Amino acid sequence: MNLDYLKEYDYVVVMGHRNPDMDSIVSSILVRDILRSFGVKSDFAVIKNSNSFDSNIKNMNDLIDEKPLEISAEEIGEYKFFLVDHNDVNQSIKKSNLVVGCIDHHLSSGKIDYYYKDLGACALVIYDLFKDKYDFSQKHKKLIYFAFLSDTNFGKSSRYSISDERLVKELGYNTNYDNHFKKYFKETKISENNFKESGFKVIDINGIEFESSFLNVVNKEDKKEKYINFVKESNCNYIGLWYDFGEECTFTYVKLAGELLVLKYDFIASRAMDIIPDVQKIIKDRKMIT
Ligand SMILES: [Mn+2]
Repeated sequence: MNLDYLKEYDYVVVMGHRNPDMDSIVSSILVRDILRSFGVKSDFAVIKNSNSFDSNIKNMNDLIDEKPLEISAEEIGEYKFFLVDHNDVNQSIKKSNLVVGCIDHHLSSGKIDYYYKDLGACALVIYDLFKDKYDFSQKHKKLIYFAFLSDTNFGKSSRYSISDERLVKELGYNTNYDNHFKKYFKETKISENNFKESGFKVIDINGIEFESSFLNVVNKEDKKEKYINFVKESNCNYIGLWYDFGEECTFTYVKLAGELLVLKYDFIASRAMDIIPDVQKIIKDRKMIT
């Protein structure tokens, strides 16, 4: 990927999705630094009041020692944006005409053109794309490694692949993640606010809009009913994921046209690569395509 065409812009803002997670923030920092390295003025940013999240990494705030620029919804039109870790403008700036570039590891929303690669974290895609052209620092590499650990749930996600493993080795890290899981994995605190905000995304599946959140828990069976009720009572279509890291399985609660469906996976299932395609199949079978 050649980013030379971006030299025509005075200033480019790099942005991840709403409720940015580790991968969105790290990917933003990487692209900002790459742009700066060839003379494009750039900052990474979040949309004001949309940066609350509950990371699955304990030391996230120690790792990321700088603050993003905050852009209010009213100011969005004043900037050009390079999007990372999402390709659906509804998950951030809403307007596709402001996008000058995008790198992502999620399947296409059909809204903008972007560079896609099927890797466990967007930060790994950026590393793989630019490793021959840009000199990533040790600090960058550590951030990339933690973005990878976060997005693949320490290699436990079904999304984790041999290509990820190869890149982790290239970065100079060990590919046994058990110690990191023990040391850095953070459970999602069970609260109404986290039911709403943890991993929150608005997802468009064949023209049908879903809200979605996920919780990472260890042996919280007694609390599961509360989350199921939250999904049931949602007043829109909903995809709620209950990741149980004790049993290493995924309970998926789908509210679709007022009905609650339960999908169970006996592994840590990827929202992007397992669950959304399965919900898409259900929608197709029911001939609900709009
Ligand atoms: Mn990601």
